[in-house]
Amino acid sequence: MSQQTLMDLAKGLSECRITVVDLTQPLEPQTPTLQLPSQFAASPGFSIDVISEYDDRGPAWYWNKFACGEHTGTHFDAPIHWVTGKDYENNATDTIPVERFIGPAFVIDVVAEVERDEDFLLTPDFVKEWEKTHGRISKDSWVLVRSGWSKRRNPKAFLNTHEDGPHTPGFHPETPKFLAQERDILGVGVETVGTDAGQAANFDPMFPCHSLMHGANKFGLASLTNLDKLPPTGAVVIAPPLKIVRGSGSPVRVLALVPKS
Ligand code: 23J
Ligand code: MN
Repeated sequence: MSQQTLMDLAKGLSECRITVVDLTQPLEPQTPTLQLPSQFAASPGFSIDVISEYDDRGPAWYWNKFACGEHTGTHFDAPIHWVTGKDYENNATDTIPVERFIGPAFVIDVVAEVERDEDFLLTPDFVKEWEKTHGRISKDSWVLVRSGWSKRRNPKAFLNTHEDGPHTPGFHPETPKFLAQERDILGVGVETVGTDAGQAANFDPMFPCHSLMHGANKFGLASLTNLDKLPPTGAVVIAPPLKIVRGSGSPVRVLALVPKS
C-alpha cells in the first residue's frame, strides 16, 4: 500500500499530474526583515559575499558566504523560539521529529478582508465558517492564511510601518489557541514577515500567535508566497528547516505538492 502510494507520487510528479509550487520568497540583501519596537534587539537581514568566483581566490570554483538572523525571509519558527515553548522536548530545529515538517495544507483565503483592512485579524468564527464550505481542518496539518500580502513586492509596502508601528494582518488572539487545542495542527503559515499581526506587540498577551502556538509545541512559517496557486484543500506542504543545533528557526525552502485538477 505505502510502496504503491510512493511510486504513484513519483510517477505523478514525473507525468506532471502532481505539480510542485514553490512557496518561498527569494533570499537576498533586500529581503525585508521584522521591525520590532526599539527597546528590543534587532535581527540582522541577509548579507552575502563572494569567497571566490573562478578567479585568483579559487580558479575553478564559485561560492559565497552568507549571514542572517534565523528568522529571515521565508522561515520556520520552532517552539523553542518562544519562552512559552522553551521546556518542550525536541523543540528546536535539530530535534523536531522530521515527520512533523510535512502535512496537508488548509488554505484560508482572506484577500478581500485584508484589502478592506490591513490590520485584519482572523477569528475562530471565520475559520469555523470556512470549514462549513471546505471541511474540518485535520490534525497534523498546516493552516496557511492567504492574505495576498506577498503581492507587496516593495519592502516598504510589505512592512507597512506607520508612526505607531507595522500594520499587517494576522490572527485574533483566540485563533492560535483554537487551531492548536481544538484542531491539533502542525502550525500556521502566513504571507507577512511574521506569524503575528503587525500591531501584535500591543496585544494581550504580547505576540499571541507566537506565545500560544509555540506554547502548544506548534510551528510557524512566515513570508510565504504563491498561496494563490494552492487549492483550499488537497495540497501537501513540505517545510524542513536547517538542522541548526538548538536553532529557534531557519530560512526554509517551502514546497507544496498540488494535484492537477
Ligand atoms: C521575535 C519577536 C516578535 C516577533 C518575531 C520574533 C517574529 O515574527 C519571528 O520571526 O519569529 S513577531
Ligand atoms: Mn520567526
